[in-house]
Amino acid sequence: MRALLRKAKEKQTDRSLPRESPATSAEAPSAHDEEHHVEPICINEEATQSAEGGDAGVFTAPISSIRVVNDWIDRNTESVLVRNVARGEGRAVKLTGRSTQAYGGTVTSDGLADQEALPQWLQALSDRLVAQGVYPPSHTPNHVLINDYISPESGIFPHKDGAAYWPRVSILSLSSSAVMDFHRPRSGMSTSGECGDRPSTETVVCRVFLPPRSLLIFDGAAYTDYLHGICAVAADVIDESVLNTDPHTHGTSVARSESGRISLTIRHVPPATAKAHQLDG
Ligand SMILES: O=C(O)CCC(=O)C(=O)O
Repeated sequence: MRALLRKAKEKQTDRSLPRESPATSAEAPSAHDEEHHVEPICINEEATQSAEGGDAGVFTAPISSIRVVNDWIDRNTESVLVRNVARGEGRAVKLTGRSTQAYGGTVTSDGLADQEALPQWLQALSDRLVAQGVYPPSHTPNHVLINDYISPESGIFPHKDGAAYWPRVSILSLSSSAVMDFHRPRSGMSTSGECGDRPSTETVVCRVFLPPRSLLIFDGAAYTDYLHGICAVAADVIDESVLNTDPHTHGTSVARSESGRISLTIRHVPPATAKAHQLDG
């Protein structure tokens, strides 16, 4: 993970993400109606540079494979992304406390089926993650799951993302902060997909604070051995179990935004045929 940080610092030269408005974009219109109206995004390189300026944000205990980059995007980009998510409402699937939008194709146990190109505003995030060395070009993120939480009191039960994905995940937080809990599995707890089990503080091994505009990256044991989830609470209590917080904030709580948080979970899913081929080999 530290190597990733070093590489991210080295890769700060490409400032050429598209800035043009949809009206002047040279790109051909996409097949999806909502993409005719989405705004291209530009990631704030200066914010990224300062966020990548040191090893702060890489946690070595108790799980070493978790990292949070604060201010990975700027406020303007956040607003554009939030508007683009709102425009995708037509494809949203309603779940308890949140709705989801999936881009890139259908994730099956064999890998990615019905693959579709990411819209430009999500492809720009994927490209940036590759340019920063978070993903190798061979595993460029090709799938984005958007979780649009209805209210501050909405969360997601502890779960593992599962074997269909390449085992590194990046989660961009928009509009609100939240604390993500990493749980050790216990018997009876489902370990994939939606979990019907109540989150239990007994199983939490560590927590991370996710401010709006931050990027969470995890892989390794955090991906394969632990579950991650977000409690359905209006305010997150900060204490020493929250890895990326200063001791002087312990004992305080941070209210989530009334409008609810949006997260973009950005991953690489091997195509179904390639995965079947890999398993054969
Ligand atoms: O909203 C989040 O940050 C969690 C998203 C998540 O765990 C997932 O998409 O699998």
